[in-house]
Amino acid sequence: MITITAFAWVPGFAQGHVKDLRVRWALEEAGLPYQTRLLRQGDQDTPEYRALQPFGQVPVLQQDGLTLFESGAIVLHIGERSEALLPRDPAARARAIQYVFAALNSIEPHTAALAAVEVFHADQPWAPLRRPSLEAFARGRLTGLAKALGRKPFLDGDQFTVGDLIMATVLRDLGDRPVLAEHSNLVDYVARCAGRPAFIRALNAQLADFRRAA
Ligand SMILES: N[C@@H](CCC(=O)N[C@@H](CS)C(=O)NCC(=O)O)C(=O)O
Repeated sequence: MITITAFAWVPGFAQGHVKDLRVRWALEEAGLPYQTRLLRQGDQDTPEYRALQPFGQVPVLQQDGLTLFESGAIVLHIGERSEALLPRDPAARARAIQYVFAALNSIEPHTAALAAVEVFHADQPWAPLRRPSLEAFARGRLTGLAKALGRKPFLDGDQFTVGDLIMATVLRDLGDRPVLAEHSNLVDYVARCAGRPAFIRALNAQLADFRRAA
C-alpha cells in the first residue's frame, strides 16, 4: 500500500492547498489506493522524518521500500504507472514532463514569492517595496503561459497530463489575484482541471484528514 505524509493541521487558509494534494490527485487519476501518515507539530523535525525528507516538508511517498520526496518527482513516479498522467507516445511524454518543470521552475518561484510577500511578510516595512517587482515577474510568466495555452483545453492539447496537474495546483494557489484573473483562459483552465472528479476526491480527502485529526 502506498503511504503519503501530510500535516494533521495547517492554518485555515492553507487547508486544501498543502502539496500532498498533488500526490493525492495523481493517485486518484491513476486509480491507485493510498493511506496517509499525518504529521503532528514537531514530527517533521525528528531525525526519523528528516531521514525521509531532508527539509522536514510534506509530502513523502513510501511504497515497497521506496521513499520519495518532492511532489514533482512523486507525481512523475506515479505517472510512470498511468497513461492518464503520462502519455506513452515519447514526444507527448517529453512535453508533459516539460510542463512539470515549467510549472515548478519557471512559474511557481514567482507566484509563490508574490503570495509569500502578501501573506507571510505583509507587515514587514520592505514588503510594499518588494511586491511590485514580484508581481511584475509573475505577470510576465503568466502572460507567456496564457499565450502558450491559447484556446487549448490543456497545455499539450486535448489530453490532460501530469504537466497540467502540477501547473493547475501552482496557478490555483494564486486564488483571485489579478496576475491570474486577467487571463480568462488561465482561469478557465484552472477550473477545468479542478473540476476533474479525481481532483475533487483528492481535495476532499485532504480536508477530511484535517477534520479527522482536529
Ligand atoms: N518542493 C517541495 C515543497 C514542499 C512544501 O513546500 N511543503 C510544505 C507544505 S505545502 C511544507 O511542508 N512546509 C513546511 C516547511 O517547509 O517546514 C515539494 O514540492 O514537495
